[in-house]
Amino acid sequence: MVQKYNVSQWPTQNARLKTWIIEMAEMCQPDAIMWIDGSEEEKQRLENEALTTGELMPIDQEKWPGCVYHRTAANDVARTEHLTFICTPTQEEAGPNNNWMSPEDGYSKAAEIFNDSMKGRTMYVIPFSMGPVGSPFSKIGVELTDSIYVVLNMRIMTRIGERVLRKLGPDGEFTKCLHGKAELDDKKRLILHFPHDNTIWSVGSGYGGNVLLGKKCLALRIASFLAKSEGWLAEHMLIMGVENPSGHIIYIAAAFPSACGKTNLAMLIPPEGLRHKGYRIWTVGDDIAWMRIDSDGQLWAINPESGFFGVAPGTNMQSNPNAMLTARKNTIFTNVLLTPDNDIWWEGMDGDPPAEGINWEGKPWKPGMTDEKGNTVYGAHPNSRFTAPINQCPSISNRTEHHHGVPISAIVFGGRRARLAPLVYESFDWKHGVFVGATMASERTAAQFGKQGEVRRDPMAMLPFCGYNMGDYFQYWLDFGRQLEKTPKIFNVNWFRLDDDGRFMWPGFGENLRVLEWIIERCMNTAGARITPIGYIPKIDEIDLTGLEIPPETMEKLFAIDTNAWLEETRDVEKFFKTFGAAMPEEMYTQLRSLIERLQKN
Ligand code: O2Y
Ligand code: MN
Repeated sequence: MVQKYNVSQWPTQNARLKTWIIEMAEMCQPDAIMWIDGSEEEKQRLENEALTTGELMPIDQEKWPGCVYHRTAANDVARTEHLTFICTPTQEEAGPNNNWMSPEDGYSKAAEIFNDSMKGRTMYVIPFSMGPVGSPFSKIGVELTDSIYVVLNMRIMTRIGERVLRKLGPDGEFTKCLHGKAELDDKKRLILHFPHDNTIWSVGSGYGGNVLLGKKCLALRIASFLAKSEGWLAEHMLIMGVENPSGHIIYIAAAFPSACGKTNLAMLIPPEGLRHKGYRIWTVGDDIAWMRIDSDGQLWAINPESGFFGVAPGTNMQSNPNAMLTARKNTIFTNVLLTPDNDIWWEGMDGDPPAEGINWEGKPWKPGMTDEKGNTVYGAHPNSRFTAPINQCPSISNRTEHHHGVPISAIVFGGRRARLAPLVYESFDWKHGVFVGATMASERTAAQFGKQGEVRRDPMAMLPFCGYNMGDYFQYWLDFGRQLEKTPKIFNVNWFRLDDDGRFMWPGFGENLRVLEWIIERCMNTAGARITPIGYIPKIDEIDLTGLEIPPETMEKLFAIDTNAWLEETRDVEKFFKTFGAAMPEEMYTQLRSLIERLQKN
């Protein structure tokens, strides 16, 4: 084994790393092991190989320089939450928010699938850093994979290669990430996290969050566990800087459930009506924030990623020009439509759809096609993606490589609520803010699978990503707040309130800056507020509506608080809290009772 893989030539002195790779290779039996150095030459070589085998497909290089196309198996197009497990000694530790397996069962079930699964294939060794290499925030991982597509995605999404290995040194700690495609069979697919072993095993998938193990698996599930024991926060949040007219930049971290426009907000372009004031937005990250309390007693954050894994459908020069410009070159497109002239397209892209193409399933496609049941046949899968380097984003912050990150003044939670939540409100204090985050919820849209309008609770947008019991997570957030000397203010926003005819009352997109303006002015103590039972809300004239035609009655409705609807909401929240049993902190029930009292007094 040692000779077969030329172990004496491996570019590391880290004995634990070598032993682990040998152990994994003994199980998976790859024909060869290749170390990824992160060089440009290596990228070209791997890309050419994948283009030859069909793992990647070429697209028009004049229109899309440096870009390639990949299609995944039709049964493998999204994260598979029901096959994702936290493997801790007890189920209690994983909590009701996670699927649980014992570590013994996890390792043995996955090993059955991994056994010999890389025969005839190469195992690539990707040393990667989440966060700038060497930053006190950063964590090193090593992903073993038999997929060139994974290597090329990891190259964009994380910092990889020799410099990471050098930083790891002979005895550095790393997260052990093993990925194998195996048979790409959804009956033999498992995404397993072993927090106590700092280990992730993913088998049977070739898609996104299941296989780019630095992302959801390490940067959220494993990191949330590490963060709790090490005293920091790993959160499912975008990070953005709002530069105000005097040139001061206020940084915000924000959590939203999916389909609430997180990437669009992170790359917002100021609306015409506010541009004269001189606002600018600086994008630090669109998905994940790692946050620590620095010696100044303030919360500082980095984006551990170096790329965007953005959803393609609906992205266009209107909804998110910065995303479109970011993805113009050096981007991997997954499961979009391929046209006969090697162009790409997705639903909601600018311009007319092409006359024909090959869709995400590899089948001929024409606009307006329906299946035998009359359902729309999509050109691009609704979860089709672009993987693009963050440094190509026109609004990129110059702080993304700063080892200390950015200081966070506001934490913003949000959801999609048709009738309940006002456009924006501010919590009374940190504890109330934790309650606001813990009660976050979204209503399903027509585009999502399930019953339209059904309320899905997703506390802090972390329900699928918290690597331990969420009751303990809320307690950790409460304790964390006590250590902050300069505490960020916590807000909630809802861009999605509907009028009686079912139309959005707020225009959203770039106009959301008008709400952010109030938020940052609250952080600087330059804006007033009205006190309500649910928190502070702006006085109507404190939202600058220059250039927008929203009647005052609509603004009133955007901020209306329906006491009965809120009381109804508290009953649902109580039911949800009870699902966490004894792990739910008493403080959360105290907050709930206080809210009920304030509503009843109203
Ligand atoms: O379906 C996937 O594998 C990707 S999910 C994803 C991708 C980028 C950012 N966020 C998410 C998410 O599910 O929150
Ligand atoms: Mn996400």
